[in-house]
Amino acid sequence: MTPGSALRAPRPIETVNEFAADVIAGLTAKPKHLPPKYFYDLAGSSLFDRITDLPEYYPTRSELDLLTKHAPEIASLFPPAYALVEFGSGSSRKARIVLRAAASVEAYVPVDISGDFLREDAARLRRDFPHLSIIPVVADFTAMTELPAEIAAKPRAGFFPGSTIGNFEPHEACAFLRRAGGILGAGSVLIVGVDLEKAPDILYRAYNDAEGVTAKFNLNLLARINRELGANFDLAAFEHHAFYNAERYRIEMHLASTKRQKVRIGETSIEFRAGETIHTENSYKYSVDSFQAMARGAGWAPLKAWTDGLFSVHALRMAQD
Ligand code: AVJ
Repeated sequence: MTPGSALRAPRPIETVNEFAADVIAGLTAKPKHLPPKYFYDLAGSSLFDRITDLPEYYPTRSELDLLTKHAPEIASLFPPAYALVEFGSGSSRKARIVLRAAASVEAYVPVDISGDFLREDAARLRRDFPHLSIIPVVADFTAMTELPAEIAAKPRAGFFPGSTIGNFEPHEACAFLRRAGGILGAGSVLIVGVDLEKAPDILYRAYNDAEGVTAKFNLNLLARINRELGANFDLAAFEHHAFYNAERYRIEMHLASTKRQKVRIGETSIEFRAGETIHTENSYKYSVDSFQAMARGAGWAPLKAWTDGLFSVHALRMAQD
């Protein structure tokens, strides 16, 4: 470790090393890429909050409206005396909408990698929902294999909003759904938020906002690598590129080098050609049918999908065995 680099970061050493290893692996690969989960440090999370308020970025507004409008029907699908498990909970703003409508929920289990955030949010939830057991789990939800013992005997419902599933490759999304089914168990219900395929110009604008907040969000990944790994990325020499890849039904985000340049990350030197990009995110879009087909392939039976034409919220049930 170089002096003064990772030492500044208030994170456990293993996490810093994992970040460093992922960054070096991604930037020495061809084509260069970085995992989108690293967007969400403190600065990135606050930029993402600003994205959700942008006029061009419809997904958050659409999903909040759909959840609010259909919360009673969603809650009616849940088994009695159940625990609600949220994968990658963030601020739990969306879960609160469901929890308020869910009379028979007994426990809420938010799963997130950000422990500090999770604990703060748990305190607020305990105050706002005094009759609910709040059982936060600090974990990477993609690697989680079991649920807390406190809810072992309760039926389960799962909640995966935000179209976070769109960050996965379709085969990974399918594998995640299958694993979630294993964790939640037979008879469980899963509510998933999924962004819809739509006119490319609407998608384009959602990821190329006029104010440039999405560009800042994308570039913050390089700023974070500078801050936490002591790298020397010149942020002015990289540009935000986002476009819809119609063949693969996904928005791609890249950071394009404006010139030939070398960047140092600790001991490692990375070379960029002029115009070479780092692929930072895929955001897959599904139709209601294509998502339901994938869910069926992962062992889930589609119960219902609510949409406003832009975004979809799906209810799925795992068959009893
Ligand atoms: C949080 C993954 C759903 O793909 O729309 C927003 C992230 N990236 N603007 C999305 C994001 C650029 C967002 N997800």
